[in-house]
Amino acid sequence: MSELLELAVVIPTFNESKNVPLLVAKLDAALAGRNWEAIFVDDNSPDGTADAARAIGRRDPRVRVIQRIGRRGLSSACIEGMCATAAPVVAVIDGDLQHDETILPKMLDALQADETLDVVIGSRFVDGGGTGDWDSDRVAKSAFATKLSRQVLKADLSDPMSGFFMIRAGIVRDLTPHLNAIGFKILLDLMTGSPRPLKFLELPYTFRVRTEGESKLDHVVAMEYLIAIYDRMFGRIIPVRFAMFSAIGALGALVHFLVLGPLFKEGILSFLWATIVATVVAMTFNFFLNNALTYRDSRLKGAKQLFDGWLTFCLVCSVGAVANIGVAAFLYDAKADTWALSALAGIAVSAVWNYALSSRFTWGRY
Ligand SMILES: Nc1nc2c(ncn2[C@@H]2O[C@H](COP(=O)(O)OP(=O)(O)O)[C@@H](O)[C@H]2O)c(=O)[nH]1
Ligand SMILES: [Mg+2]
Repeated sequence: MSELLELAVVIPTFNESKNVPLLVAKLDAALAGRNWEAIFVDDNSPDGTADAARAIGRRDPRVRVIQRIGRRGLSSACIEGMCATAAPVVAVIDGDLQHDETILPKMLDALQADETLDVVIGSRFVDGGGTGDWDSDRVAKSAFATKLSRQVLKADLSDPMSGFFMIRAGIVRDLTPHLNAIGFKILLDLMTGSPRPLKFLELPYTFRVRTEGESKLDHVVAMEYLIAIYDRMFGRIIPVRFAMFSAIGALGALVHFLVLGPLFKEGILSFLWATIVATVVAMTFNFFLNNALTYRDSRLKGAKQLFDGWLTFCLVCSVGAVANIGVAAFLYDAKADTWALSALAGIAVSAVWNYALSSRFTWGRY
């Protein structure tokens, strides 16, 4: 066996306590004769996954744990794990036994035999691979996600959604500052974040059926995937957060009209009061939507945080509204009839204002 540490296996986990001992036993068997360590990166799972891993680590120092408090996210967990080892090569494997650990030695051999090779990817879609028990719906969704990824990925990968791969640790450390770390697809992030095309090899495996715990792939994860793709395509021109903030702002305008219309038309309130009510409703709607989506990663929680956030958001947006009117009125030229352009300019100025200030004062980002 090599005297030096050869490989770190990074295992992102959320509520996988029952799978932890099974996976360690499988790694131990698969990697017999190799010098390896396993790093569980657990986002403080309520089911005690981190404790389960530590219990093994006390007996077997090859097993380590990073327990993250107050944070969630598969990609960022993988990145942290990959940066927390002295091993020259790192692998990422799911903690739910769905990935086939028996190909790890083959992956390591390939990287050790060819210095020019950067990454070895476990693929379900090359000859000899498979997706196990997936129904046609999940196969279709995965195919769609793969197709989308082609928009940002120049390399011809058969399984860019694979969460099972092995890569040189130095490459990850170099790329980390350029990764967007949103959501699920860390491999895609690494491949598209690299300034030079990474040389890759694909090895087949069959996706196993999950027997313990449950999948965390949900609609939010799907949305984060779309955001990550957008970010790689247009993020430099219009940052993804600003795009989301503006889209939510447009929805807020719709809410404004939906509230204002009936209140005023039915004669319930005067136009001034109907406008004030509609504005407060729209701002509240925007605040909660931005809190849940745009600023998901620094979401405000609890009555006090939410109230303070709501108040600063309303203050910022009120100033934004005044700026909107001011700019539009200033630019409006009656002779040239520039009403639409003036209105657009006003909206643009207030959108940037609202975004910049609420991001700082409401969600505390710098
Ligand atoms: N640290 C961490 N791990 C996660 C998170 N979400 C999922 N995982 C782990 O990532 C792996 C793959 O997730 P899974 O839900 O099985 O995805 P699926 O196989 O695509 O359905 C599993 O080991 C999960 O426990 C997360 O937010 N943080
Ligand atoms: Mg899984």
